[in-house]
Amino acid sequence: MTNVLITGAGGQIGTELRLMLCETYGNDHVIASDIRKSDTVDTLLDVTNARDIEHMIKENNINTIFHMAAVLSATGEKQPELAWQVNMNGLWNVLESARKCGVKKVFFPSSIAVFGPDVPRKNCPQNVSLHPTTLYGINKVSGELLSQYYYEKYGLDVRSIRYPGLISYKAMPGGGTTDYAVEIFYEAIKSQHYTCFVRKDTRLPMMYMSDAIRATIDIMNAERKNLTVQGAYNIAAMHFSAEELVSEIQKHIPQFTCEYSPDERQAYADSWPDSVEDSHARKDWSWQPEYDLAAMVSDMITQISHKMK
Ligand code: AKB
Repeated sequence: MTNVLITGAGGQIGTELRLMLCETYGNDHVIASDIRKSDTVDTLLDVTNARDIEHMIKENNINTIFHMAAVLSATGEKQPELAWQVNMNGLWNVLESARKCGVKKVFFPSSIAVFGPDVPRKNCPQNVSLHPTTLYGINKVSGELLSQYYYEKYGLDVRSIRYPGLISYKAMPGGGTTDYAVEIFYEAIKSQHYTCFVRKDTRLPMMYMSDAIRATIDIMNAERKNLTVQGAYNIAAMHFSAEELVSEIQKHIPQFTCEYSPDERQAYADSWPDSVEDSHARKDWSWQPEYDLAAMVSDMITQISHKMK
């Protein structure tokens, strides 16, 4: 019997992950926790409180944890102490509670933010030196290493993916650099105009949420012996510049216009690669994306237009 705990279940990924996990294991076997109450959250849990995590695991016989609670890149630069507390102490608490309580598997979300400006911009390889310049990126590199340490020292089966920017319509992202790629759809549909906080030539790796959820489930279901990457897997689906995203949206909403007013988030975006290489994920656990730019834009416009009616 799989009994799952999700932390950060009210967030952009957690919201959709919960739906998929409930479908797979049944509502009674999934505890969706977050620091804030919302429709997608069953119970309050602050990941900076180790005792509460342990209690939650024991009370519900949890054997699998998806630890999605995190402070993203832009908020992390504004509130570094909070980022450290949630991203580092939160992960420590989850791994330590999991180890003590005999949890079988933990998922830790890493990010393209682990890369710094010194990596190849195009098709950034799996194995490169990691010198991130954002605190969030530093947290994610440390998180990858800590997860690996728990696996090697204690045999705790921690699995991880380096998510690209994620695009979705069920829940809004919050506090990230790649948020423009979601906000733009709401403004395109509502007011046919968007002021984008990165330059038009800013190109980043991106992915539609349904692909990201499938990747998360697939890596957790993979045979451990097939996982050759210690740490977190690169996964890729699409990459585009802000200007290319605008052009694709204009195919559906011709009157849509966009102006560019870069703010401090431009520097975070500039420190990340344009695209990543994901052959390890494709080979080890058959990773394959379904959505490209055109399919993602078309679905986002359909879904958000429907939601806004
Ligand atoms: C962010 O922009 O901070 C996140 C990420 C790339 O991990 N979406």
